[in-house]
Amino acid sequence: MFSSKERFKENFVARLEQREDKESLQTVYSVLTAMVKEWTYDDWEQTNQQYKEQKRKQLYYFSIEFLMGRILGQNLMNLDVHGFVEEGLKELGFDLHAIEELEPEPGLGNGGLGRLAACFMDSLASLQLPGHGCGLRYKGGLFTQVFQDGFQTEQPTVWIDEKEGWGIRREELSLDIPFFGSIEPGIESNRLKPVLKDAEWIKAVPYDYPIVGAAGKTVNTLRLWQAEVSSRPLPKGKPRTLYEQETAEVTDRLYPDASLDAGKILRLKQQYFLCSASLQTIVKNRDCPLSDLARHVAIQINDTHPALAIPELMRILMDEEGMQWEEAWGIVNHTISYTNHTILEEALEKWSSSLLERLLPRIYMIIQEIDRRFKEKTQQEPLDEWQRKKLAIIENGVVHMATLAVVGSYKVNGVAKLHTEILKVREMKELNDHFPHKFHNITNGVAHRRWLLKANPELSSLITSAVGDEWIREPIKLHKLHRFSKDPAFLQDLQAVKIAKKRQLADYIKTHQDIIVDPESVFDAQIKRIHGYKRQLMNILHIQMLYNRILSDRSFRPYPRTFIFGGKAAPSYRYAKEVIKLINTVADQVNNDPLAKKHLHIVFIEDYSVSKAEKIFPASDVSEQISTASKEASGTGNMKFMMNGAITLGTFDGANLEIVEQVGEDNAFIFGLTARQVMQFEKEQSYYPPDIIQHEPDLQLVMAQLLEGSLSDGEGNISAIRNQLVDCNDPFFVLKDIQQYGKAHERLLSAFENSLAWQEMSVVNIAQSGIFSSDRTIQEYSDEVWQLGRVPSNLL
Ligand code: OX2
Repeated sequence: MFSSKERFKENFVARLEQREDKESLQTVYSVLTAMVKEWTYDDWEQTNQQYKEQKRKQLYYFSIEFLMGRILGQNLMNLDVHGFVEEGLKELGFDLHAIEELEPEPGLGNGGLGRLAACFMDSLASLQLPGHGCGLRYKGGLFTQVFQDGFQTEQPTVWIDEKEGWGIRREELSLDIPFFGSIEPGIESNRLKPVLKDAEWIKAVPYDYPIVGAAGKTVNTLRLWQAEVSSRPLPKGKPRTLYEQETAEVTDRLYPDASLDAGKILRLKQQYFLCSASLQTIVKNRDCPLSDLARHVAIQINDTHPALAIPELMRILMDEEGMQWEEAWGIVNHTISYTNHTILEEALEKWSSSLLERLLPRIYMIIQEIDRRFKEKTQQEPLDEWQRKKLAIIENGVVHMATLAVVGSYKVNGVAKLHTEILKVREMKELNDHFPHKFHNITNGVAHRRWLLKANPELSSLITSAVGDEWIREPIKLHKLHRFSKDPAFLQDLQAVKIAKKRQLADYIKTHQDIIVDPESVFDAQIKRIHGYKRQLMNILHIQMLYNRILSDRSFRPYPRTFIFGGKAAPSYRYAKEVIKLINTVADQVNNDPLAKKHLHIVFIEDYSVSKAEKIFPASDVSEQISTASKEASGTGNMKFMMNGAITLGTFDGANLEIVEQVGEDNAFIFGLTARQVMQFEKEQSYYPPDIIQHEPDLQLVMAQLLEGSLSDGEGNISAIRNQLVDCNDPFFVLKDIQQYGKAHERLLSAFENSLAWQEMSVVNIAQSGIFSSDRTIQEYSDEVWQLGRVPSNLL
């Protein structure tokens, strides 16, 4: 590693000279990546060595998704060389930005859950904590979204680049994982040992990725497993070609929606493959007696997707290591902890007992035994039938993974205060009553290094010039910005930064989507997965109402706004796909209407991804967080917007509440039903949308336009939207909240017109955002759950 721009340039030029195609940006990318890898790998080895010698407790974060985003730029940043590498390259005639864009983006996640895992990796390494990721090396990341006639179409994305990629194949650490077969009793060293016969084995090959901490020296590991054909014999009657095809499928692609239980055998295979390969490796490589495992290893399961870790660790401890049930259970129950990310019924994983039993016979036996013992324990408790049902792991031929996860973990956390409260008093009330000390809250956070420092260098330098650079290591120090909230010069500079970021985004939109937007207009963004509860529908219907009013009311000439959407719909989720088409249709109409386009523009950024998010957050004035209260567990986009000075327009849902707690209601625009009200309506089934529409002519008009088809250019079928709004009585309360939403928009718009006051709100948001750094989140996990010790980099 070098310490100056000049040394870097020398080294870089020398390497470039040896390449053939010196002029091409691709070659520059390749040379730069190779250099960064070398610097990283030295520290990586040292970190591993240090962990081994010091026998520190290690954390393993099990997640079916890691939405890392591009790695090169982030590593340069964390190695603290981004500045001079950028300058050095510039002097040599290369643009680092353009080089970074050449990196194929690993999209190994769907949304918040996967991105959270990535932020956690960054914070663990940056806080110099021994924590590693365990996941899957899907060949295809999340699909590429392409609009055709305004409809979403999906194309496969391959992100793996064997030559330049960051991963190292660790062939020597491969192991075989069994599926199917049957269990027969056996005897080994005088003890009973269940034997699996006629199984089908799949080889798990680890690829290790370095996770560079901001301090530069700590480099942790993200281990992603790839499925390959095993050399073991196939069970009788299994055709080889079929086996090869099924094996390739296991890590072929990411499931395109974490919240819809696709109920497929493949998903279950992926889950077990991840858990078994990771756990076998952890147990084998431990540096302590098995009985001490819980003191040396912590395993966090990211939602229930890796919940099979519980029976799998039991299997390893009992069947392979010869432990008795009680001792094994004690270890599992002090090693594994679980994070719940949702209360949406359809996202709570359930597997059919028969499927589990067929695919994983021994694991199913263990789950049955866990269930039997737990039922025995709760038998004495005075519970009614409903309560007993809520405590059952296996019930009516169905395995409830969340219940298994709670019973098998020593700590269970929700991801925002409101969400945890709902878990405790409603969704998991019975479990919480039984295990009163298990449940607790740890509010999510985001890596401020990626979402502020890296995504918004302009704002970062402004902050640093005002309050120094301590905030980079200690984001809570952003507090110091309060001193500038009334300083006109600072507020003007802040506004100038925002305009600069808006221009950059406007250029991007012009180049990629051929739409011209006005950087002086309000940039109002809703970027997240498309889902009923996130209510993109309410947003677009409100825009249509504004459009109608512009056409019908000559005195209504509102301040210009650019509405930005971004997000993908699960390919099988009809409703969400109809919403995408609807947004694109309204966008076409509005953007091409000579009168309306002076006031409104709508842009749907195609193929939303981490790298696109990095362009949108810094350029937004308004952060749309409008989910039906009680449905969004936390949200993390809300925090990224806040850090970049955008003002929240949202409901009292998820972490929005905590954002408002930080900034005060004067510095956010909050509207709509509360979680309590929503739950009350749901309980009483007393919400009836026609009652509302009846009294609101503008809503009546927009509903008529929607239902009669004039909003959908004749082609866009809206039967799923109709079904929700009309037949299902609007389960996400779109029509109930839309008028209050409109009022909140009005308040917001008049606030925007006083630009200094707006910038003041913006400063308050940035100043209060430090608490939403994932460094704080990880420190809480470490203190309350994992008990990790810091390994200072000066030791490395
Ligand atoms: C998401 C939640 O929907 C979101 O509210 C939360 O911020 C994020 O996880 C990180 O905690 N799949 N995605 C989520 O939950 C599930 C299940």
